[in-house]
Order: sequence, then C-alpha cells, then structure tokens
Amino acid sequence: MSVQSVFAQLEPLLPQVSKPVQYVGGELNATTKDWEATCVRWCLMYPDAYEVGLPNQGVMILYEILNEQQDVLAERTYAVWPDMEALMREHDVPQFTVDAHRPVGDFDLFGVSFSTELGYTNLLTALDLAKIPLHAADRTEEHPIVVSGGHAAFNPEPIADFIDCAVLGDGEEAVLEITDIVRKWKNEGSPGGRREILLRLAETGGVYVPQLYDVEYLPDGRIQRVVPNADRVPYRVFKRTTMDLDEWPYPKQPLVPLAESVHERMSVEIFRGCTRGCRFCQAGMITRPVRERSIEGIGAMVERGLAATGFEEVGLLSLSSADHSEIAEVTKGLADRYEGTNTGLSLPSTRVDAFNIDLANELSRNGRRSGLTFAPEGGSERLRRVINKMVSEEDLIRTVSAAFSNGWRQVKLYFMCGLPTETDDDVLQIAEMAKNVIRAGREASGRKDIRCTISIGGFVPKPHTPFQWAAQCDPDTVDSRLRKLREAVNSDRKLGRNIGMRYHDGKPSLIEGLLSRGDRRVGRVIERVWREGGRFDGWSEHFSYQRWIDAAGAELPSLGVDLDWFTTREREENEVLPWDHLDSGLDKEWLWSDWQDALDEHEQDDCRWTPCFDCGVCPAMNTDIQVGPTGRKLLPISPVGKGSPVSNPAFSGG
Ligand code: B12
Ligand code: SF4
Repeated sequence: MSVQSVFAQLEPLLPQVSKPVQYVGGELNATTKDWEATCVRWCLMYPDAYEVGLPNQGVMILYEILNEQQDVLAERTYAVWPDMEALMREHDVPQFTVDAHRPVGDFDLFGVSFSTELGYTNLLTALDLAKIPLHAADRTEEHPIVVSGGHAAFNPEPIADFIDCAVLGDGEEAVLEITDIVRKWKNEGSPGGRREILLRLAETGGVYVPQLYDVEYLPDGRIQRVVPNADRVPYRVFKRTTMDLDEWPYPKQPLVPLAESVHERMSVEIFRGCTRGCRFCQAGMITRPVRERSIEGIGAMVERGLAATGFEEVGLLSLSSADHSEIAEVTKGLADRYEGTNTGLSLPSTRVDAFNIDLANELSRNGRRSGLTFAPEGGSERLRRVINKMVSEEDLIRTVSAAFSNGWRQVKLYFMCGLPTETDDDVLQIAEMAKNVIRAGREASGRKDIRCTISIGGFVPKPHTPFQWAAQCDPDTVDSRLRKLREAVNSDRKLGRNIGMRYHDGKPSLIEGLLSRGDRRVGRVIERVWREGGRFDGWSEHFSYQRWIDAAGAELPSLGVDLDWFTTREREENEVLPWDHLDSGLDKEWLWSDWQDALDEHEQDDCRWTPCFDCGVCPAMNTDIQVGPTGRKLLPISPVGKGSPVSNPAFSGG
C-alpha cells in the first residue's frame, strides 16, 4: 500500500495559522524513509505543542533507535493548535507526521509519550483527526495499535478505553521487542487479526493491554479486583528497566528544533533513577534503581551531540544530577574541555548543599552567574521530614550565602503546597525562609540587588508512591494558604520587594489528581471534556476548571463515585488501587510502611550510600543499582564528524 504525503493539502493552510513552521518538519537530524522499503512503521507523538514536544528526550531516543533498524520507519507528530485543528477539519486534512507528512492513521503503531496526564485530551484530538476510532474496542486491523508510554503510563486506567496498550518504564528495548512481535505477525499474514496481535503483546508480560483485563467493583465504588479475561494474559504486567546506559547512548543525533522551543539546548541524561526517596516524587519511585552513565560515556555523548547539532548549551539531565558519583569530575572535565569555546553547561535544579555551589561555579566558569535553583519543597523542617526531603534551614542559608558570595545574584526556591499533614504554619514558614535568604544574601554579597523567587506548585498524590493513599488537599485550602503566604511575604516591604512569588491556583492540580489516581470510569469524564472543547489542558490559558467539574458531575455520580471520591478521599491499606496489577517493582507493603513513616515524621535513607532497605525493586525486576565512582577521567577530545561513530570503549555495545 502506498501512502501519500498530505503536504499538498496542508500547504495552503499554513499561512492561515500561528507558527506554521511547527508543521513543516525537516529538522536537522530528522529522518524520512521510503515507506515501501520498510515493514514496521511507528508514528511517535508527544501530545503537546511542537515547542514542548520536540525537545522531549523520550521521543527522540525511541525515534532514533527505531529508525536505526533497516526495515523499520519512525516518524513524529505533535498536538496541533486549535486554529490548525479547525482548518484541518474544514479541509479534511488528517493528523499528519511532521517528517514525511504521512497520515497517522496509516501507521502500524501509534506510540504516545505522556509525561503529564494533562495531555490526555490532546490524545483524543489526535486520534479523531487521524480518523482512528476513539475507543480501542471499535478499531479494526485497518487502524494503528495505540501504545502509551512515559511516566503517566504507570496508571493508564483513565485512558484504558482509548489505548490498545501501555508500556511501563524504559522504552529502548521495549519498542524493539514490540517491533519484532509486530513484524513476525505481519510476515505470517496477520493471523487472528487485531485480537491476536494484542494477545501476543500481552502474553510477554511487559505490555499492558487494558481490554484483556476486566475490572470488578464493590458496591461502595471501590475496586474488587482486576482480572485477565483471556488465558494467555498474565495477572501482572512488569515495568521495563534498561540496564547499562552506556550501551544506549541515545540520542546520538539530537533533533534541532525549527521553531523556538522550551529547551534550546542539548541534553545528556547522566543517570536514570533516583533513590533519595522523596515521598511525593513518582518519577523517583518508578525509575529505580539508580543507573549511572559512565564519565566517558557522558563525555562522548556531549562531544558527539554538539558536533551533530551545533547547540551551544549542554544540560546534564537526571532526577538529581548532582548525585552522580563522579559529578565533580564530569563537570570539571567538561568545563576544561570546553573552556574558551561558546559552549555553556548547565545542571537542572540541584540539591541544597555547598558542594553544589562548587559545581555551579565550575559550570559557569565562562558565563554569567545569574540564577541558581534549589528545591526544599516543604516550608517547615517538620514537613520536610514528612516528605523525606531532608534539608535544614541552616543548610539552605549556608548554601545560598556561599552562592551570593561567589557572585550569584538570584536564587529560585521550589515548594509544594497541599502536602499531607500540612498546616497554614508550614506554608507560612516559606516566607520566613525567603526573608532569611535575602538577609543572608545581603550580608554575604554586600549588595542590595539580590533576589529570591519562590515558586509553588500544588501537590498531587501519585500512583506508586507512599502518598498514593493520601487525601489530596482541596483547592480552596491551597488557595487560602497561598494568599496568606503572599501577605506574609509582603508584610516586610524592605525584604518583600526582593522576593518574587510564582504560583498557580490549586484547581488544575485537583484535575491532575483525578487523572493521576483515577480508574477506567474517569475515561468518560476525559471524553466529555474533550467533546466540550477541552484541549491543551496543561496550558493555563486553555484549561477550564469548570469544564472538568461539569463533566465529572455529569458522568461520575451514576457510577456511584465523584470527583472528591477520586481526589480528596484518603484510601485505606487494603483498598485495591487501580494500578495494583501494574508492577513498578515497589513492594506495596514497603510503600505502606513508608507512608506510615511519613505520618510519624520519620525519614528514610538513600540506598545508594546506605544498605538496601528493601523497597522491592531490585529483586522484583532482577536489577541492581549501578553507581561509580569508576576513578576514570574524560578522554581527550577527538575530532568527530557529524554522525560518525565515536571510538570509545564505553559504547562498544551501542
Ligand atoms: C526536561 C524536563 C522537562 C522540560 C522538557 C519537557 C519535554 N518536552 O521533554 C520542560 C521544562 C518543558 C518540562 C516541563 C514539564 N515537566 Co518535566 N521534566 C523534565 C525532566 C528533567 C527530563 C525528562 C526527560 O527527558 N527524561 C529522560 C527521558 C529519556 O525519559 P522519558 O521521557 O520518561 O522516556 C523514557 C520512558 O518513559 C519511555 N517512554 C517515553 N515515551 C514513550 C512512549 C512509548 C510509546 C513507549 C513504548 C515508551 C516511552 O521510553 C523513554 C526511554 O526510556 C524530567 C525529570 C527526569 N529526569 O525524568 C521532568 C519531569 C518529566 N517533568 C515533570 C513535570 C511534572 C513537568 C511539568 C508538568 C511541569 C509543570 N508543572 O509545568 C511540565 C509538563 C510539560 C508538558 N506539557 O509536557 C515530572 C513528571 C511527573 C511525573 N509523572 O511523575 C518530571 C518527572 C519531574 C519530576 N520529578 O517531577 N519538563
Ligand atoms: S531494592 Fe534496595 S537497592 Fe534496590 S532500589 Fe530498593 S532499596 Fe535500593
């Protein structure tokens, strides 16, 4: 079957839409392949606008790994803005890929990457524009298999009606295994049709196919059990863990965006996983164990990536980058290597300690010392014990004083509001902390023009964390605490004018809470919101709280549940949670005891440096932590041409 580009239909629409460049493709390092010459074809989507989706590492990695296979083709698509959507509907242009402008509906697999649940309505737009039936049950062999991945796939139940499968965890090997299964089935002449391919995927135990599981409910609305409805399907589905990141040095050829994007830099993931054990952090829990990339592996990726892209900034990415066992050697090695060039280096938000100031100084050797970011997350020491984020105010003050005396002028502090056990007082202590930061900064720097910005997000309890049982704080309480906090910040004009405060109201967080801990019944709410016009719910200018409230009010009561039931209700220990059959490796008993420890304000250590505390992941997933130090150094720089392999033993398997 030959597949035609829709570009001829699309082109006349481009002058009529905002930022048309986001739809044209052809980025540096993008790939287009001959359709006929390939057997398995993937369309990958980041369900947000191009400017957010293009820099996404997950999609970039999978795109490259798949396209490296000779008989596999992978193209990308992003969410189209409402102006484009309207024109596409008017002119009957289907959802298309940006690479070769092929209709998404013609691919074998449609893989969608969810870092946030607020992208669910954009999935429905894409399916509808692609003329793929919204409901998996209505699809035939003619339609792609819709696969969801990314962190939100650890509870795909709210979108269970709309996806065919979900992959939990790392995608590098999973997409190749799925490709092999689909290739074999196609080569056999697609026996048994769509149901057979879904069964073949499900029986691996590593691909979740919601329609092959039935959910039974108790009269009070709770789940009684989730059971497979076919013989070949396992009770539990396991998450994927890619071990030895040095064998997977992707992206080797990062995509360079055509239009302005949220991340104008090259990112190198220096390790995956995190065992600090912050109890609110789903990412930290579901990506265990810690797996470090070697120092040479990082050096080679930076070198190759810069040569392939021309980027002038490199971000060393991970959940807590300063925790890499050789971060000092990595930063010094890279700073030495790129000294005197235009290449800037950066770390995302860092831990609060003086060591990080040394790192930050090293990274900014060539550049301006503008701002540093720290994440204490909780305003009071008590609350920080509850969330297991052990930073004392003394540490913070010592750290920021060191920063200000080293020429930094601004610190940004991240917090959450609505955490379990939180009181008004815990939140008001954020104001005291910010004022103390300004005082310490003035003293350390001898200047008055320093700033502290406090940025506050609403806390959302997430599946597979110790807070998965917690009651979410209602938005009115969050908003009232934040109002009081603003008053407290402004109460001292002299200090207050150097303190900036950024926060969103608590309403979007409540909806995120519904989508995070929801079950299959929430699918109806998502669909109704989408039918009523819901798009780009992660964007405050598009998000409508009322639309979600109305849809939840219309859909849930007849099922015996409501919005509060899913969000502000505390769960009991023995309740079957919608994601219990999806195995992140974390032992549910361990999670429960960690939840009890939180309520008792007891901290938990980091197993990277202390003995294993039996969270369950390593034995369940047959994995282990992989940390240095290796004692090795960055290799001397060698000239590398675009796309040529780097001669480095660290990549021998990649
Ligand atoms: C860089 C980054 C950003 C950037 C860039 C986002 C982007 N376009 O990629 C910016 C600053 C824009 C950003 C914004 C946000 N981010 Co952010 N971000 C990150 C960060 C630091 C790195 C993400 C990354 O590249 N990871 C590495 C890649 C390789 O991993 P991955 O994407 O998960 O992909 C792998 C697998 O998941 C899987 N996979 C992924 N997709 C698919 C699809 C299929 C089909 C399959 C089979 C597999 C698969 O395979 C991949 C390879 O193994 C992470 C923290 C972290 N270190 O992970 C937070 C993180 C992902 N962000 C987070 C959040 C909350 C946000 C925001 C919602 C913040 C906000 N309130 O505005 C927004 C959402 C933006 C949006 N609309 O999508 C959270 C997610 C929370 C969660 N689910 O637990 C994280 C985990 C940070 C945290 N600790 O809270 N973010
Ligand atoms: S099983 Fe032990 S070593 Fe592995 S992540 Fe959990 S606590 Fe750490």
